[in-house]
Amino acid sequence: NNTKGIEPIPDAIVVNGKFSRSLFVKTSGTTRIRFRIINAAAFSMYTVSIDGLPLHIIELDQTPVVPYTVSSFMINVAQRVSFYVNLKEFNATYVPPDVPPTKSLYIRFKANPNMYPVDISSYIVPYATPHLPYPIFFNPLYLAILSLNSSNSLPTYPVNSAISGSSNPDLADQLDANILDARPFNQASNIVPNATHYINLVITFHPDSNNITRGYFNNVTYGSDVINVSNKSVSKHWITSEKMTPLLYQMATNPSALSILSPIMENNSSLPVLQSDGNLHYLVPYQAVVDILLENKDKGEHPFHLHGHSFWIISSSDNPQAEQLYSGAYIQRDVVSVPGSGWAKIRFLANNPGAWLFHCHIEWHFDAGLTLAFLAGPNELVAQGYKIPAQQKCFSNHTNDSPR
Ligand SMILES: [Cu+2]
Repeated sequence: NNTKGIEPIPDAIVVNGKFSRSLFVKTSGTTRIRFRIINAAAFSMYTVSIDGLPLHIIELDQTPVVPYTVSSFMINVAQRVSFYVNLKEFNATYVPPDVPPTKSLYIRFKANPNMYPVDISSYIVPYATPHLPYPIFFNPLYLAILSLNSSNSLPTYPVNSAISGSSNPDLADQLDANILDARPFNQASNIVPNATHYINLVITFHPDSNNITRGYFNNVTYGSDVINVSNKSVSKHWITSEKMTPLLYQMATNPSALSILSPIMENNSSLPVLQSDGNLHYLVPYQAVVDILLENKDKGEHPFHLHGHSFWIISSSDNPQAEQLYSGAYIQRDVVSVPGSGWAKIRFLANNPGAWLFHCHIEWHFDAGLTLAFLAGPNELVAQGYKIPAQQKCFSNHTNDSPR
């Protein structure tokens, strides 16, 4: 009866196992502190800031970047961002003159309240009871405390005394979740090859024939070959999404008979276009350089993650000028945040033979089928000595082929 695809509403934000206002980060007498932020949430995207301190971003998804200074940045699900702060750069005007000197600062993780499918200001989590410290209302603002001395005291200034960054007019909030204006630190080794192949992926959500909302790439939802039995091919070598039969096993069993066309030129394409079996299994030639244009027809922002590779982010609807501005020196990440009703363009080099998922990392959307698989270099996979692990051979009863 969930025809609109309503995602579960989180009941709390937790950082390092602690609820809001209970996580204390000690400075221990140092002035420069590195923070590694991993967004391990199922659904929520955050804006991160520390009151009165500039954030010097130095790493994005394991790619070192030239220090890039902001007052706050956004981090979508599965993205990683490292930054450092220098306590000597604290802007003392952040603390109002009428409060005692503060011995601590708030570290803020602010979820965007508009991304939830209900009005969270009045939403009560269904199974919560008034039993502290467990929250009943979902509060989109999480506060950790950066302790400037050994005491665990809360900041002396009110939480809403200033909007972070407003007292640092030189610094801007980073509103592009991909942070494309940060530059790769190892510029010399970051050589971006020209694209040899292309694929356009249009992202939508709509109810299927059973009135269950699914996520779609180019009007196909992942797993539909399993869900809809009538779609199942009788072909012996057809790739199946069936969970008991790993894609890697299927590739290694019949590397040259996957029943997927090689890339072909299509109308209006200037490069050969990747082909699929109709069930979101795409064949990728070994060493292909694939440009992917992600067109998001949904109004929500979606974080797409590719297994087995980092990709270059060329540009997005948040930063369309990046393609020209940073030509040949694009930033490498392994999660791209595709803006709501927007687009992103990425490029990957298929130098890692295997079966690699590409999917929205919002868990509910992954589960709803917003997933595809790149079957990259099947013959090279076997030629490079890939052996089917013994524990996967037990799956062979689920295929028509016996393992070699
Ligand atoms: Cu999503």
